[in-house]
Amino acid sequence: MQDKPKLKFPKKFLWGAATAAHQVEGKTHNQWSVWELENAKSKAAQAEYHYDDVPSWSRVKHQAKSPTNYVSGQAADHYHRYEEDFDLLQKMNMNAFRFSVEWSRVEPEEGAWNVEAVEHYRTYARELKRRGIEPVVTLFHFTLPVWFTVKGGFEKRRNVHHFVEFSERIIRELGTDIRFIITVNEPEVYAFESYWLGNWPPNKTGFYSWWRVTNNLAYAHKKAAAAIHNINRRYKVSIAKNSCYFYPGDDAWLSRVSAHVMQYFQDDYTLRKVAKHCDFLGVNYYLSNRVYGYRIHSPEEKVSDLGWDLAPASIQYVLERLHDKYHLPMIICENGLADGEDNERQWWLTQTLIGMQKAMDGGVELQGYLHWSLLDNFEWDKGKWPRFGLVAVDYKTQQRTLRPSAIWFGKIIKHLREGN
Ligand code: IFM
Repeated sequence: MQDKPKLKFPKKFLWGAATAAHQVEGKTHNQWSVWELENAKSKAAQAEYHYDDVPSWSRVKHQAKSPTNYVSGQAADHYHRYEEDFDLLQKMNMNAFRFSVEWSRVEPEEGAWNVEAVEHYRTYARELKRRGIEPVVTLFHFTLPVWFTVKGGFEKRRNVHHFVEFSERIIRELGTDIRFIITVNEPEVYAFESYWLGNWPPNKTGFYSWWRVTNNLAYAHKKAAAAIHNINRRYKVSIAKNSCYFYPGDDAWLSRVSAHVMQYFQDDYTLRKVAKHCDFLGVNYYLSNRVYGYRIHSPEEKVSDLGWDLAPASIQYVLERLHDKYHLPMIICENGLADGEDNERQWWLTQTLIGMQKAMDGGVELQGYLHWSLLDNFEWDKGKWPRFGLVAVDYKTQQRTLRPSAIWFGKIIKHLREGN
């Protein structure tokens, strides 16, 4: 490998994995679960049209053409099996874990607080702490109580106070077992998929809806962060920003300008509004995009099961750019790939660690790395066939198996933690 730096991470570095409630817990009732039941059949019928060109198609087509793939249902039953899953974190020598609190469980009807659900999350966070695992909690990871979406969800600014009240209340309940908080996961992805492309509920496709949701999510972060800091200034609050790296494929003026504009809308439109209200920056990195003229045409030397171009080393440029612009410490809150056969995950992780180290050597303050994902999970409109887990889940038996790359990564983490 060319130009390989010596890996040396800070003593308190957070090494872990990430999940989100709806994708792993099972049996949730929110705007997504309702939408899944209405759309599963048509999703299954369209699967071949959408995915027959991905390299994994022959392997996944049976699952992808089945309507049950598009219903989260029991998912990985993490709600009941979380202790078993925490054992797996420990097997991989991890000291951090990102999860989300499912608002629709905690407040299933407006103003009605579900005491059992709250107790569940308190026990859950306490159990992580007991094991020496730092919890990183997300408050909005794409799912919402149905009553909130009936009111218009984040399209209406007057609804934001409901989210702020939920945030404040659940953080008070979780108390001092929590320190790191992500208010909103990937605001731009949620707004784009749900209100521009219309792929996700509520399937809207208007500029104004997209624009309002994007701005209201930034506002929601600001308000929630203020409410949380008001409880205690020790809380470290951020959004999780999905950041691509856009770069021109040639020297043409149009390619350079387009890459710049795309990067601005990917990162800066939202970050310019929220960065001042963040204690650190949560960064999710999956993709780089090469731009020719005004089109993206990535090299596709290696692609994931979803057909995403794999450029793990470019995480270095993402981190450096965000550091230069926003001067905040960063935690990688998601990073990974759909790789059911586990062919590329170890290579991906190796390249990522090198990219992180180079960024740190260049002055980036990086505090943690949380791999997406701990478990195979429900990948939104694509359902259960994409396999992002360090841990493979057999959805029929709920059996968990550490993939070979996970066993390898666990050894690397041990080595890196002992090296300090
Ligand atoms: O599964 C998602 C996650 O919910 C948000 N970030 C990207 C992941 C992979 O697509």
